[in-house]
Amino acid sequence: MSLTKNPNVLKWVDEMVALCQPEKVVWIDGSKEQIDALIEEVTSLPDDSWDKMYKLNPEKYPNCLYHRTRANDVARVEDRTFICSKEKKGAGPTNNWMAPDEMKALLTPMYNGVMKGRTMYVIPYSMGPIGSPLAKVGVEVTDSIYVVLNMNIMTRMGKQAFENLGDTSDDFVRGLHSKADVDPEKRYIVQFPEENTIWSINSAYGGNVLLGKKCFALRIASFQGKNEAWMAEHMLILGVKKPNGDVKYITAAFPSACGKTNLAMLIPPEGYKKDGYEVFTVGDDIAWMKPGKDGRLYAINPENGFFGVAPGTNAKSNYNALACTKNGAIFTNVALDNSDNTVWWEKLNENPPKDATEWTGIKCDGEAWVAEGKKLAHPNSRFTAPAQNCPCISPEFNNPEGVPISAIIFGGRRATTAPLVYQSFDWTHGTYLGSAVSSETTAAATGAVGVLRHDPMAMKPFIGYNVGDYWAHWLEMGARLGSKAPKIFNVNWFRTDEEGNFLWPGFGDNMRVLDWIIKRVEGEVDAVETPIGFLPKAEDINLKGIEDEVPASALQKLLTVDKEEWKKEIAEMRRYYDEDIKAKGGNIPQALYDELDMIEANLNK
Ligand code: GTP
Ligand code: SPV
Ligand code: MN
Repeated sequence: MSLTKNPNVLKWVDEMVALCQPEKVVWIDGSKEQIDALIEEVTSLPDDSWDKMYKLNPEKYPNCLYHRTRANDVARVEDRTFICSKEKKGAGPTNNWMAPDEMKALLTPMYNGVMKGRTMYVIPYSMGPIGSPLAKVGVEVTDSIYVVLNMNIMTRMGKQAFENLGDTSDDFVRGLHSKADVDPEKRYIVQFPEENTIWSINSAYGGNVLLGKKCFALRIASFQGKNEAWMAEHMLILGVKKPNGDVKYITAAFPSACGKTNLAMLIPPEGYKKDGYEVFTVGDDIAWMKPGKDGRLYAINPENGFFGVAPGTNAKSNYNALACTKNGAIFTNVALDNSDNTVWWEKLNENPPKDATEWTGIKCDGEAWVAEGKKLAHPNSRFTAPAQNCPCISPEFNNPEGVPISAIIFGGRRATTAPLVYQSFDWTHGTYLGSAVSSETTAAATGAVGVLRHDPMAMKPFIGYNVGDYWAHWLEMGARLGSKAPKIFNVNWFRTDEEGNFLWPGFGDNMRVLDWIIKRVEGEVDAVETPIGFLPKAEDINLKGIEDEVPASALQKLLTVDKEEWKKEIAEMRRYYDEDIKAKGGNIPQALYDELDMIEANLNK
């Protein structure tokens, strides 16, 4: 039975049913009975079924499920992701493009009858708290129970979303997904921004199929934000509560698998805890931001859960994330400890399970496997966990108005050049800093790992339109916010010494950098003006308790701006703007070229 009278929804679902020809259509109302029945169904499937999920040890991991995707389907596929705007120029130089009609002609035969003999699930969901002025509704049709169960964690799913949409509105994002074929050459992740439509086929990996996440909340939403004067960004949102009770909210954009979840949930070092500092998580991956009535920029997290990188997560590195996974979570492509039917991944602890199943399904001696230098969990294995499980979830998590943002941080994985932290001269320079983010690639997308690439605003794979227009939109938002705009910073936790060891301990100790950022926002501390921005004075980074780990010489390296390195950096940025963006159809705002000229002149002084 359909859950809405909205004719726009009904008409579109009818079209999708006619195209995919499922035997049965199930509307997902989000009730516990319905979810429980789907869990029973999906865990009863035969082992070789593509949707198969397993229940984990109910004492240690109550209500938790385990799943493996195909070995060729474990990450986002940027080379098979398309922005199908009407004009090629609309997609711009950072996206693959095909004309909408051409793409539909290519994909329609693949969807034709693809669900014959099987069930189509119709998932209504809200991105953002139900009723929030910043929230938006989506409907995803899929043939995957795994998708339904993940969407149940990651979004506000079920009939409440239709109630929010109302009986007449046409303002919802249409998402079509089928995991029909395992052939990676037939995999397509396609956004039609002008039609609020997403078509995803032949993948079952999170970022490709949980269509509310990257496809909607970043690619489609960034385009909507451009047209409606708001911003959709690949950013965590956190609150730092100071000893006086005041909470400062900060967003941070780091590329995939570069530390957003970790920063969002950080536990302050002992000294800070003793002084009364606390950190609260609002979001770990996506921020939707809009000027509020008081003229400040407000952010909501459109998601309702975390789809986090498992490897590296442990009680020391991220206690809060680990706690999130202890009830009602889904684990994908991690390893199993068969002795007690629990999960394991690299660095969860130092004891790989003896009786293990590694992430592709091979039963093995986990100790021997690891001793051979092989990984038990895929490097991009993930947990899906309800936000409400998070011990440090913000009391404002469901606030429909969002939280006011004081600072925006950009960052990337840079072994060299980029200092630990610096502040932009102003919003325009901050926008330049965002455009200049580059980072070593990670396992979050298919392709080589560890290669330095440009990833503007950590949004390269997610900007749903022309990157030049996206930068112009950033400048316009800054002009609109004026003196109330958040201050913009850049950080780098990943600078290494000659032996390749990280110079900065990172994780909880990143609080020390947040501390400086907040002091800058509040005008409590001076800074050193350098050619690239304002850097901390060494004495203003609090190293109490880590003096041995970070000796003065290391801090000095972390806060160095090497002019020769930076001249190369600027030359590369000019090449990037000219050759990769402008020559390929991106209109770079003159204000950004002016920033480049300004920094270059500073360096040549
Ligand atoms: P997506 O979910 O892909 O968008 O990634 P994310 O930005 O949320 O990344 P996440 O926080 O999951 O971090 C991924 C990797 O970065 C893990 O291997 C972490 O151990 C590592 N990492 C996170 N924070 C730090 C840090 O401060 N220092 C160092 N050295 N590594 C870090
Ligand atoms: C990312 O790759 O940035 C993620 C994971 O957050 S996914 O949802 O797969 O895109
Ligand atoms: Mn992400």
